[in-house]
Formats: sequence, C-alpha cells, structure tokens
Amino acid sequence: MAFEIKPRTPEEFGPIATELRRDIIKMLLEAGSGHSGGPLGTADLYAVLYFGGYLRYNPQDPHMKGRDRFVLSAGHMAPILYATLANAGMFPKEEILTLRKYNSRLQGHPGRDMHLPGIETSAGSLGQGISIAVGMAMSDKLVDKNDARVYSLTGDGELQEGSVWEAAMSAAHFNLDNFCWLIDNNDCQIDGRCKDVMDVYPIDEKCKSFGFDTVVIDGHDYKAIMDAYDLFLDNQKKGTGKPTCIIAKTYMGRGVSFMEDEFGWHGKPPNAEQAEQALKELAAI
Ligand SMILES: Cc1ncc(C[n+]2csc(CCOP(=O)(O)OP(=O)(O)O)c2C)c(N)n1
Repeated sequence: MAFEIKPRTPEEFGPIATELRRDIIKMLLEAGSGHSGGPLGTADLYAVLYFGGYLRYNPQDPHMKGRDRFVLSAGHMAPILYATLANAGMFPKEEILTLRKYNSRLQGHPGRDMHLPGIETSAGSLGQGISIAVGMAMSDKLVDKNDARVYSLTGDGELQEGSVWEAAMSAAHFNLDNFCWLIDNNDCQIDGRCKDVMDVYPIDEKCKSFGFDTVVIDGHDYKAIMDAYDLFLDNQKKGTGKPTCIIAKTYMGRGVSFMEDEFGWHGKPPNAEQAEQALKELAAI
C-alpha cells in the first residue's frame, strides 16, 4: 500500500521516513552494490516533499500536464528516489528489489530511457541534473506560463562542478521563483570531508550572492523542512522573482549508528549482518 499524499503535522513524517530508510537497506543488500550514505541522509527531505503535499504529482498519471517535478541531480543517490516513488504508488513496491540487476528499470543511476514513472531525467554525471531542472523551470514559467514548480537536489560535493553555478546563475537571471534548489549538506563526499577535498564553503553566502532566497536548516527536523518548503511556495505565490535555496544540514547514513557521518558509506552497501543490524535499529526509531 502506498502512503497517502496529504498535508501532515511534523510528527507524521517519522514513520514514513523510517520506511524509506528500511527500503534503502533492503534494496542495497539485495543489489550487493550501491550508495547507502546519501540516500539514508536525505530520506527526511523526501518524506516531507512527496508525502506532505508539497510536490504535486499523480501516481495514476505520472506524466500529468502541469505537474511539479523533482530532479535528483546527485544521481548516485538513486535508492532513496526509487524507495520514495515506490511508496508513492508510482510502481509496484516489490520492484525495488531489482535495483542494479539486468533488465531492471532501477539502474544504479536514474535513466530516463528506463521509463520508470517519476523519473524526470537521467542523472549521475554531477552538475547536469540541476542544469536540466533549471531548463524545466524556465520552460514552465516562461514558455508554458503555468504554475508548476521544479525542485532539484544536489550534494555538497557536487557543488565543486562548475556547471552547478551556471545553472544557479540562470535561475536567478530568469527570475525563476518556481525553482527550488535543495543542497544535501552532509559535509561528506566520496573521498572525505568537502572542505578537505575542495572547500565549497561558505555555501549559504555563495547561494545568496547568486540571487537565491537562501535558508539553512536541520535536514532531519520535519518542522524546519516544512517551513523551508513553505517559504519556497510563498516566494512563488508572491512572485518575488527569486529562486529558493534550501541548504539542509544532514548526516550521511542517518538512522544507522555505524554509518552516521562516515564518508566511507558514500558508495557501499551493507552486508547481511550489517543490514540486519541496520533494520533492527531503524525498527526501534
Ligand atoms: C561529473 C562527475 N564527476 C565525478 C563523479 C564521481 N562521483 C560520484 S559521487 C561523487 C561525490 C559526490 O559528493 P556529494 O555530492 O557530497 O554526495 P554524497 O557523498 O553526499 O552522497 C563523485 C565525485 C560523477 N558522478 N560525476
């Protein structure tokens, strides 16, 4: 059974996010490869966006004209997107266990050519998804002149890609108040801490100077996440002409004690014993 899409109180998101995290563990165990850290870390952002009524979509009609779109720019975090779409009723839930298998629609990085409902574009080459998302927002606002919204999530390591900033510059230049940029600021990337690999800070000042209405939030606090999405909706409603940026402070691997804040879990699946432990911990939340 899929979760209902409706306005919720902050307390209602916990069980949904836990289910998403449990699904991530099950998928990765079955696949034997893939990314644990980022997907677990961002699950709370997805729970509120997809099940709190902020993203307007229709599982019965995934290509609905004028729908809002979510573009996962950090394509390696695909497991959380697949878990979310399955729990939203976009495709049968048992399909999540085909992750990374031959002939599966759920490849390691999202592929538009897989025709999986809810996947708006292919992604995996960092920096490209957000550029495509800004193009979608331009098309909605300036060509179709509808009120559709576009959300795109990048990692913080992804900010090291120059094309991210070209996209950001365009969003502000074209007054895309229908565009919301989510940054997963877990301060971890594949090789270490972001500031050690290539210092991306101060992220908030950069985003502000690029013309975004920018907020920094605790990415595991449901009320804070709701307030941030509300700010975005408000910006669009008022026609401020400013895109919104939500910098979500998160912990990689959130919910699983031995994965939390450990960049070694960026691109690793749990083994059977670790998965059992993770599911036990998640069940106890
Ligand atoms: C253009 C490009 N360069 C390099 C990579 C390899 N790569 C995949 S994920 C990743 C780290 C991304 O870090 P972050 O965005 O912080 O994601 P997180 O580690 O939090 O999941 C890198 C360098 C890639 N996918 N695309």
